[in-house]
Amino acid sequence: MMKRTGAQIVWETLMREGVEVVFGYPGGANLPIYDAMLDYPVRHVLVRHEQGAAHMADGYARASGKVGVAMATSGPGATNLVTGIATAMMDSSPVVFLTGQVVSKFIGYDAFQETDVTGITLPITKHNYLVTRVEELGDTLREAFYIARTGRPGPVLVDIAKDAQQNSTDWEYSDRPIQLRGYRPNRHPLSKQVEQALEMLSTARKPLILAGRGVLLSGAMRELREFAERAHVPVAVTLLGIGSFPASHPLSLGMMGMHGEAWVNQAIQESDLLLAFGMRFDDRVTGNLKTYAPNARKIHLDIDPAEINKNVRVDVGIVGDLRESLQTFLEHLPQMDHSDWVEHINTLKGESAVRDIQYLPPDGHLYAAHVIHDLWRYTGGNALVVTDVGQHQMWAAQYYRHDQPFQWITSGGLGTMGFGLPAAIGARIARPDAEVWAIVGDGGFQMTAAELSTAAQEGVKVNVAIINNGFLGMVRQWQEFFYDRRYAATPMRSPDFVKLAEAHGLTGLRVWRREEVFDAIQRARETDGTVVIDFRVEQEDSVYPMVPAGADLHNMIRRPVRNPLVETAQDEM
Ligand SMILES: Cc1ncc(C[n+]2csc(CCOP(=O)(O)OP(=O)(O)O)c2C)c(N)n1
Repeated sequence: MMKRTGAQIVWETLMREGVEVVFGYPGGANLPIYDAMLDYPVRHVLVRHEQGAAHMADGYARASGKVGVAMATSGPGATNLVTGIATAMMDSSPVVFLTGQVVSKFIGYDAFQETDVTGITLPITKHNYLVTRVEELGDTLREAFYIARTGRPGPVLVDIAKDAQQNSTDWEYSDRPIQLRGYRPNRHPLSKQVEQALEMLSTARKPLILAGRGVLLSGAMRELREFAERAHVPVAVTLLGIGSFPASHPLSLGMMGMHGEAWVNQAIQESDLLLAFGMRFDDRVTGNLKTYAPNARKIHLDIDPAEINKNVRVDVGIVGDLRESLQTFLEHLPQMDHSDWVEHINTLKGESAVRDIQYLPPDGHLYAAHVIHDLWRYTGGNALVVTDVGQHQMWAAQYYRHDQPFQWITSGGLGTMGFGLPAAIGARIARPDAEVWAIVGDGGFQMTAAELSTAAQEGVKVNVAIINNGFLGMVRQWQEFFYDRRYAATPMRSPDFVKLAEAHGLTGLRVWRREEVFDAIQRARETDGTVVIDFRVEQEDSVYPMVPAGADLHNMIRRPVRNPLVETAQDEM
């Protein structure tokens, strides 16, 4: 046994957990941890706001598959993390948050920079801890990492009193397996339920797979593909499930839900069997629950038992690791044929192209769809795309077609504006060889644009595509559709984004016309360091189709057919 301070125990444990980088911001209550950091081989990224640290750690976790780590001091430092913690929670992202807390004897006395951070974050963490005694610190940290990464992943917060960081104790890292009462993740599927599900599938004529982020988190992409091919069942993905099934696969339908493809939502409503894999029937996906997939029996596979029957009543619920569950299925799954159904869905696609801005004759305007489609083509579909939240996010989901997993990072569950830039920085740090594009709106970008300074200081290269429409676009769209075009508080004036980039010592470019898009993308790819491109797009374009909130899934607002179809050929990559 060696005498160690709490601060040393923090770093020793992080090293043993394989942590290479932490994102954070110092202050009085975590200063012992910062001081001890200098003795350990860890990269620290100094952010400009703690929200940035939370999103970077989250982006890092999503891009690497490892646990991300973010640190902040007590009080305002810790509360600045809150949005990022909630974001990680809603999207099941494994992040360990370490916050400093005031000296334990002051807790509860409104000490300087004291807030009850475990109280505040209780509903937005998978689990959280307050550590006041150095003797508890080592085991608590090990548990935090274990809980964050096992079962359904999620954020865990450890609030550490300053004296617990300063005091010493005899300590050694322990390899003992962690046993927690009441926490038993990785449950194996029950064979009886798998049998029942297979029975249902054998009689279904219109089956559909709905693939969510659980496919990616459990690494079940290969199993999903084999399942879909052998059972000959088309696959629709959720916003967070993008990349779980190759977009160019003949059985791939595309995205479902509020801004999903019209034919996908139509197919869901007509289906007689839904196989929901690692998705949670979010309201953005189902629309009106009373009329959701009325003819379909439902089979739900999820690691989290709390998800079964939460939003949608299902006929069979299978709790377990999705990959293991699908493997069990595959042992018994015969080759099937649903050609009639697949062909029927293809006919539903029918007139969609005439409504796609992509195929309309040029009208001299630059549309977001153009920018994103071109980005997809010029990057060969291989970029790691991180988005912010708004219209651009939905256009990115629709027009950047991902064939590979783990190339798509977005705030789905919470819809957090300000997520894009910091998450992209975290993703690039996790995957320094990846070509990272942050697609952001002019509004959300400004929420965390200070992190450009972090990118510059750290020498992190991300390409930032601002889809600049001069509005808080998605809200403007709701005002257009549902509030009689009364644009309250949505027109937004922005600073000169090119100069803003330059003020940070970075490169800024501006694009007004479609002919300039390729050059700008090319220049960004060839330029060292972060590049910001200000794409000035059509101001009042809307995302179609749209299922109004709470409406029936088949009642979509479609893009009006404005122009005759001039060109239907798909662009070659
Ligand atoms: C932190 C936060 N505040 C408010 C919202 C509500 N909201 C959703 S989309 C949106 C507009 C986003 O505008 P912009 O970033 O310019 O992107 P665009 O929709 O124009 O692509 C707003 C305000 C949100 N999602 N997150």
